[in-house]
Amino acid sequence: MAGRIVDARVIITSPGRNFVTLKLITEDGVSGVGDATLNGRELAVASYLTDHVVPALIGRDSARIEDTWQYLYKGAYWRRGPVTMSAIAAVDTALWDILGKVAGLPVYRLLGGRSREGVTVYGHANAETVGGVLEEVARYRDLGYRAVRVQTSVPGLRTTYGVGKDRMFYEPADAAIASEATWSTERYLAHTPTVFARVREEFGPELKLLHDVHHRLTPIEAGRLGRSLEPYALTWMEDPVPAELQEGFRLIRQHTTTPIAVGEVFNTVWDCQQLISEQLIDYVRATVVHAGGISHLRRIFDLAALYHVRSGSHGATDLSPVCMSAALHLDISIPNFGLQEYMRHTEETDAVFPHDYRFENGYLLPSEAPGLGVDIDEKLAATFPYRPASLPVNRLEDGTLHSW
Ligand code: KDG
Ligand code: MG
Repeated sequence: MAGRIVDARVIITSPGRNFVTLKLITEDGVSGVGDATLNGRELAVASYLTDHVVPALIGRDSARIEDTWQYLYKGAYWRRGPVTMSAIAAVDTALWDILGKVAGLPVYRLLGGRSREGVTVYGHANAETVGGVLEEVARYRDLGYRAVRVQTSVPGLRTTYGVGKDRMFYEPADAAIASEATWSTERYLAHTPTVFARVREEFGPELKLLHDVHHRLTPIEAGRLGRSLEPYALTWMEDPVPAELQEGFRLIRQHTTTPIAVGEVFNTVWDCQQLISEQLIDYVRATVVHAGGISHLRRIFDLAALYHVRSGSHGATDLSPVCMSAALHLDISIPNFGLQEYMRHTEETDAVFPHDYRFENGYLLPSEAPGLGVDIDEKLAATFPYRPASLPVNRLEDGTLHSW
């Protein structure tokens, strides 16, 4: 018996960066955790949970995962949106964790078991210069990574989003109030193919290479970038344009065979229904915390499987080890897994969220413990108070507000 939910705690902590975590406890003393972190808007989700969701959870049967999901989604009246869907995700993830513990099985066994031996992950090679990024790619290759995302600064620009100061832990939320950077599409389009020419020359054809455009182009510019990168056979070009206009991807598709990955900001299947069913993308990057939890993300991946679209879940440092643990259970079990992003967390974060997924030979391996195999050390978490931090915005060189 899983039992009724008797306690629900919303824990905010900042071991290097902010995280919001929901912990549910049942009458039988079984606990489950769910990630609720929404980078730069953490307190909105914390309030949504504390003020609106927690009172409705107390007394509910923890085994009714689907029914609780539907109750929170339909019962809010205001469907979708990142705040709502992150809050629902936290509840859903925690309930799967509880179910696994009660069943005595790791969650992936409840999802149908293994479909592969390990979850192929990609790391982030980023540096100011081409020479610097070659060293970073070599570092990841030597660590055993089979796939690497490559980002460099754009010559002539003071800062470039996606190129962090730290090498293994990249943190884009850099100021309490969103900072402003400058962007030049012309400089970027001229520079990026020269970077990949050097990387391919140095590392040969086998290493999977990826690049994140961070939503900064128009469809026709993205078509041009994709075409100019074709000789370097990228695994994907990510977020080439903002994705609110799903039909806009038709134009990109008409101009390039470079595969496209989109979806780290998606929160429901409706955000990618057209992208998937028209086969306008190759990888969908939605993840557990922002897309309604394990239950809803599995629906997105099932739709994607019908249209040759594979998973490529977001896994930056703002997704906590709780989210990563949950993602790995899904990744190992679904038929259409593609790649999983893996940016390592800092030691402080790992200490606050004890977990036993592990990196081996380019793969992450999910926990074999009952449930998700991750927890939160609440005492330690309390020693890291919340600090406001926002993601930056970009302006074009003439001052026009641009996308990221
Ligand atoms: O919170 C936003 C970051 O996670 C995001 O900018 C990182 O684009 C990103 C990525 O692909 O990891
Ligand atoms: Mg991205």
